[in-house]
Parts: sequence; structure tokens; C-alpha cells
Amino acid sequence: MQHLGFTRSSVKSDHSLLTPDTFVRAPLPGFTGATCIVHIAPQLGAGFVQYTAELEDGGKFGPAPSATSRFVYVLEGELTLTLDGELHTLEADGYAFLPPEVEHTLVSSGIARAMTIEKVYQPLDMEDDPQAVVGKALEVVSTALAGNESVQVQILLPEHPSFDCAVNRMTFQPGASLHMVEIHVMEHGLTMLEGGGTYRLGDCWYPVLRGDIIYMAPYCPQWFGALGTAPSSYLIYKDWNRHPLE
Ligand code: UGY
Ligand code: MN
Repeated sequence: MQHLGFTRSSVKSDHSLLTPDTFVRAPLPGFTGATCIVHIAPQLGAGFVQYTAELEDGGKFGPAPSATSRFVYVLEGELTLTLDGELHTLEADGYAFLPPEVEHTLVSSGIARAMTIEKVYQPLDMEDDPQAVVGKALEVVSTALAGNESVQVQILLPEHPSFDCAVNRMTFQPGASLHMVEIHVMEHGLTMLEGGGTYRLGDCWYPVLRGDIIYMAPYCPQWFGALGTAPSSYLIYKDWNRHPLE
């Protein structure tokens, strides 16, 4: 469809907003019956990769690159994860964290879409590697952000120093917002899961909706206010638990 050159997508030095009308699909090595949209990558300045895998019935993930952890969050459909000889069914809002070099397969039953985040794992001298995690986001306990009950956070990965990243689901009631403009060393990969509102990124304010992806570089000023009549939720990745010089 011709949009006369208009899109909400925007790529700036400290942030990117990527909207579905600009997504370009491409194969990744080892995937079968699947195509991927790489939203965020080192080519954008990020220390991680975030992509949507779109799978046909029986479509299969390829291996994660070596020394790399993989986080998978099912957006639509159903994936079967084989891990340590056990089968796990991941339905919508189901997720898994797979530490580096952990043998696994991920196969779709029917059409499925999954958000995937991969990063080279940063070990800590004093810690063993992190454990694999399989969970259902909607069953994870939620807590109010900074005492504000209208902004809830679900922490999807264990709060243990062996984990070098965090992935949270945040839910805002209509009209709720982050209580401050955040500026921090961590970078973010964000997926709008439902609803929408206004995202401040750097010195720009954007309307954002379900399906949009945002990259925030370290120190990118950020703020979100939810609009509409139903809650807004997003999945948000950040590097975590590591010294910036390591
Ligand atoms: O965890 C975070 O830094 C989160 N509050 N950031 C954000 O929502 N943009
Ligand atoms: Mn933040």
C-alpha cells in the first residue's frame, strides 16, 4: 500500500521506534519454516539482538549463536520447547530463557509468532551460569512501580546475579504514566503488547500502539503515558546486574 512516504517509524542516534508497516522479513541461519524480522541489532548500536520469528505449522528455530542466551516470548500461537529431554508447551504470553549452549528445540504447532532476545552472556567470576526458565507471564506476581498501583511490573526472570539481563512486563491503566523521565545506563528493547499511548524518547514524543518496537540506547531520556480505555502493556528488556566496565 502506498503511504506517500509517511510512517511513524523513526531511527535516531539514541532511540528507534519501529512500526509494523516498515518491518522487512528475512531468513536467519538454521531456521526452517520460519522467517524473521530483526528489529534491534548491534548495527543499530545495541548490545543485543531482538527479532520476531514468524513460524508456519512445524516451523523451527535455528540454534542461538555460541555463548549467547536466548529469551523467547510467544506473541501468538503455540511453540513446543524441548529442553533436557522434557517437552514444554508455550502458549501466548508463555516464555522461556535459555542460557548459552543449552541444547533445545523450539517448534511451532500451527502458525506462531515469538519475540526473541539474544545477547552474548557476560559471566561473573563468582557465579555459575544462570538456569533455564520456563514461565507464563500472566501468572507472574506483579508489583506496583514506585508505589503507584496504576503501573504494575511483572519480573519474568529470577532476580539473581547470574542473570545479566532483566525482562519485565509492565502494565499501565489508562491515564497512568512513568512517574519520572528515566535516564539510565541500561539500554532497552521494548515490545508494545497491548494498548498504546505517548512515548517520550530523547526529545521526541511519539504515539505508540500494540505491535510497535522501541530501542532505547543507554542514557536515552524516556517516559510513557498510557491513553485509551483499556490497559496498555509492554515487554521490556534491559542489561542488568553487571558493572559498565566489564
Ligand atoms: O525498567 C525500566 O527501566 C523501565 N521502567 N523503563 C521504561 O519503562 N522505559
Ligand atoms: Mn527504563
